[in-house]
Amino acid sequence: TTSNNEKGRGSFILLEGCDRSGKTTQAKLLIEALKEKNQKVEFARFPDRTSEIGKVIDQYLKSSSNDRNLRAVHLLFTANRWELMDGFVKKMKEEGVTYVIDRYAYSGIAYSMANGIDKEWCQKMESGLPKPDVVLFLDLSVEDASKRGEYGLERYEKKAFQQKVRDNYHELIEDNWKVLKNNININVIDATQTKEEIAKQLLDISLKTIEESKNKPIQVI
Ligand code: DGP
Ligand code: NA
Ligand code: NA
Repeated sequence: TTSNNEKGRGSFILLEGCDRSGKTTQAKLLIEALKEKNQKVEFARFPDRTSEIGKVIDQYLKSSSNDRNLRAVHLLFTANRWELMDGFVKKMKEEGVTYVIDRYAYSGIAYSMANGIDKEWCQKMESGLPKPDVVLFLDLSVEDASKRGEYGLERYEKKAFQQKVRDNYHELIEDNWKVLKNNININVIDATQTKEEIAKQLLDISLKTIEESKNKPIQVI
């Protein structure tokens, strides 16, 4: 069997997008809406800054010094994903919990490519991680994102960098992340829509995903 839970396993629903694309807001709305539909659901985000590795990542994001090896930095983010996913997968399988996760391997690839690291290397480091059942990519131009208010002060929150990240996401979507195993079920969501319109779209896709994946094994990327 794929699950120790008679109702089937929970899903891995992933939100991706540039900074200020509305991911965090939509993740919270989605969690509330799924709870109203009596789904067991939890929120998580990457990087998770609370673990030992996460604390190092947090310091890195807040600092402006450029003395770190960029591949070593990437491996910290990757390690943060590896260290936490086992526990999430266990809860998906054993307790039927659905996880709504804010950022994952695709952020890793798009952001580290923007730092000049080659795509294939980035993708290799993510290979073998649990695969999301669906990716909801909130797509917003950098121009529109920057109109939503000032970017924060962390190292990647600058227009020129965000433009690179957005281009990378689009490149990855176009080749369907094909260096990774198995096609990714990805939905590009127009993030210029109203909050309510986006929330409804995300809820519809998520409910469908939960239904369709409950008796299927969790794959890897
Ligand atoms: P936030 O999502 O606001 O907590 O910010 C986290 C930042 O870290 C955001 O700018 C995206 C970036 N990020 C996430 N994952 C990775 C990764 O694997 N590699 C790199 N270089 N940056 C990442
Ligand atoms: Na950020
Ligand atoms: Na965010």
